[in-house]
Amino acid sequence: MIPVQGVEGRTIAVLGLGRSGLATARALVAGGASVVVWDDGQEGRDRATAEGYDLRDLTRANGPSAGWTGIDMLVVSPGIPHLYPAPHPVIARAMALGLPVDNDIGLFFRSLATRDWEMLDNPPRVIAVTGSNGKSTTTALIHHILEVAGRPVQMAGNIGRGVLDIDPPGEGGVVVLELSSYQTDLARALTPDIAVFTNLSPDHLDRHGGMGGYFAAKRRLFAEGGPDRAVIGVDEPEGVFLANQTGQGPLDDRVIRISSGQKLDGFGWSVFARKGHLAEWRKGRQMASVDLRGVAGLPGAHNHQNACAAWAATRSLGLSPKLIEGALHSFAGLPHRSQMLRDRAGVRFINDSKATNTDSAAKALQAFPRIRWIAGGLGKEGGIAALAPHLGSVSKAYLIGHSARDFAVQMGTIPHEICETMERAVTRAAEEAEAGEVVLLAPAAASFDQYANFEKRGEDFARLVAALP
Ligand code: UMA
Repeated sequence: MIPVQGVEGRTIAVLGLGRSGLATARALVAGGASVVVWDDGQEGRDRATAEGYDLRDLTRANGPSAGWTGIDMLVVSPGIPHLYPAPHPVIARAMALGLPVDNDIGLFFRSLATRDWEMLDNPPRVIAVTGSNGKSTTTALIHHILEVAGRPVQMAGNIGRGVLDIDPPGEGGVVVLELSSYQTDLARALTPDIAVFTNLSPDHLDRHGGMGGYFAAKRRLFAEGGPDRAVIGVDEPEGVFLANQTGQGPLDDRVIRISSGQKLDGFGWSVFARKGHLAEWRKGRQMASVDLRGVAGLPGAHNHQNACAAWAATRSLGLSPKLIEGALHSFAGLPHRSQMLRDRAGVRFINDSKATNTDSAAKALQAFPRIRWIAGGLGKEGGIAALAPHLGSVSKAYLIGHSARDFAVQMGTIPHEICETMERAVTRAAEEAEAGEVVLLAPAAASFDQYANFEKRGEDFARLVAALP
């Protein structure tokens, strides 16, 4: 755990008691603070009571400061809105009282460095990864490459572990953080050594008051801290703008531009993937080239972009191209993200349950040439209309869940079958698939009509695939 610095003798309120909230409460106590906690849900309150925290219902406080007496700061969990669509009433009250509102990310950055770092030859470094898609894979890939390199490395953040939960890093240590827009929007300190922006497409717009607010939240990672090195995906106008704003000119190699598809050979430093090959260029010279087509854990152009981002971040730390190339090959991929489950008589089964929207489903559909596609669930606005240009590789679709019939209408002349359940879809796809084809779960829909979350949906798919004779 990272004890929070600068809170000794202070009283801090913590709102939200999930993964990040509880880790925060522990780290605040370790830093010498008194902590009062609140969660709108009974389960969260029960978790806190079990750990002996002082519950205070800050939502019931009347008058300008009742219930808030003595509280110096409010720390909130990322899932709780602080501005849009409307501030949570507890956050609104804290702001009205003029109290600092922060999150675990802000506390982390202000608490990481300690006095004994002065004694280290190679002090710890933080790599922070943000972007709309590919954050988790890029984060896990950077972590994997550094592990292969023998560096002491820890991974936390949006990927599932509260940032204050990690051990204090020591000599040569690296911390790799996945940061969501929820997290970067509110943090009062954001000072990674290396910041990575993978790409941008609409997501979480209700929490950011639209696309501009969403991009502004992600940009803070580059604007606030001034990282030593900025790895920026330039396949969207926002990335081009960010790279332009961050660097002093095209040859400034503190910015590493990355792309999936564009040749970027006119910059100080760039890494790009084209036609399945990754290339690294520095000041007009090619430094490395890698064939990504045989890298099983990273199929498709979207994963090649993740490989470019991880390549750039780890090259910034001085790792050699040869070592990184070897590590790309041993990367197993993340569960539910283009995860290869089984090769059954030449038919590969791929779990991309995380593809909950058309944007990420499009990327999965472009990764394979002949697909038996399992899709459906709780469809989003517009259904799968946006996928029309990407359905050329689909031999047949097996549609499940609430949106199966709506999706069927939008499939047009492409063969499809309404299966309703995952079990039937897996059985039918396995019966009909021919060697060389891929059975791909990439639902383009949320899971909540049939499952608790996308992980449970992916696990069900994996279980059914494993059970096939
Ligand atoms: N709560 C309230 N009031 C509210 C809303 C929530 O009290 O109005 C309480 C809930 O009852 C619950 C707690 O807050 O007890 C949950 O807080 P949370 O939703 O912030 O979740 P955590 O468990 O703390 O997990 C958070 C991230 N969750 C979100 O951003 C929604 C996790 O990212 C992250 O892994 C974890 O911190 C550790 O850093 C998950 C996520 O869904 C994977 N992220 C979004 C995404 O990837 O799209 C951004």
